[in-house]
Amino acid sequence: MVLTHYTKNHGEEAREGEKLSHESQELLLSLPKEKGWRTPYLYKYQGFWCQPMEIQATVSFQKHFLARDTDVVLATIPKSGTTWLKALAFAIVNRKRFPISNNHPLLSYNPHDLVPFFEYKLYANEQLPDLSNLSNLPQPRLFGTHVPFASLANPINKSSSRVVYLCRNPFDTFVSSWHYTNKIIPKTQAPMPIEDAFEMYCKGIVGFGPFWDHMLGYWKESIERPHKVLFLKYEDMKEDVSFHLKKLADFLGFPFSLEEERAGCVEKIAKLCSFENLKELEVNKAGKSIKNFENKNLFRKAEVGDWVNYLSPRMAEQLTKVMEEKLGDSGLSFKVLP
Ligand code: PAP
Repeated sequence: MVLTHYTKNHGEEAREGEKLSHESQELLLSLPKEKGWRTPYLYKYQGFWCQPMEIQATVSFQKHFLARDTDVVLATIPKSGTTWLKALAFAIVNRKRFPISNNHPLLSYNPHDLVPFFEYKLYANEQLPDLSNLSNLPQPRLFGTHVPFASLANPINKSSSRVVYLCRNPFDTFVSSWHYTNKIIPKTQAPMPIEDAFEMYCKGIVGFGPFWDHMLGYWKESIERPHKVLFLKYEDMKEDVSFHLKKLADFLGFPFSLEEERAGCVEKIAKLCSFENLKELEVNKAGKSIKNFENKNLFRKAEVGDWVNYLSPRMAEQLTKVMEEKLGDSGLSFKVLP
């Protein structure tokens, strides 16, 4: 009886022709739930708030993914610079195969096409991904994910694969998430008021949140095992992209040679992957790379401190308190203004 009622609700949730398996439906019945930002509910799976399809995909990934020592996982909480990190990592590790030129794949493909997400692409459907395909990906294989470290750990820790985490200050991440949500919700749905979204965010109820647990999971791991997890901050990268590009290349095992540096290779990659360049490309103006979502919504302002245009002083104070309380003496702090 309960399951029938539940399944009916979930018919509405499983959008874009996606289906939840019976097993996933059973799992969801056992999980705490809260009203979602754009789906009826978010469910708490392994400590994190996710949409039903994301949980199904994460379970599948955890069961089936076989990591290789050379794999690289690019991890973020949504709206922290995922698209940028994917572009940079792709350009760095493939620069011998794809020198920076007018034919570079990043000029005709969105970074999400070149670096697939575990949960939105490879394990997004009930069927397993074509494993022969997965094993044929060029080395090192690059993957993207929003899954928190603890939930990633089992497959990933079985190998010497590396993880790069890009973190962004919660003020701008919140504003970016709120804008994005209102861009992609169906036209028939009323826009989400910023006050409602903000209250949920401060309670930790946001995709893959609470944001503090997501950040701290990777932060702690990066301190304990710096060879395994590289922790980067969006604001630092905006300030000095070349420095962080070199740091990323070193960590990934693809350091720039002196000749490359002299030839301006670092700056060329930075320019290729810049917001200004990617935003203007046809594929990023008109394409759809993740499910049915338009690429153009991934490129808004890319500024540090844009939150001041949206959050009232009271909201800023509230979020500051949440951060102080939750991040505590972890050592993780952010630049929130340019
Ligand atoms: P995702 O997690 O859904 O893939 P993600 O790429 O992390 O999205 O976030 C989009 C944000 O990154 C947008 O921020 P904004 O809303 O504050 O503007 C987007 O503008 C920004 N962004 C996209 N590409 C780049 C880039 N090449 N450099 C810097 N920021 C970028």
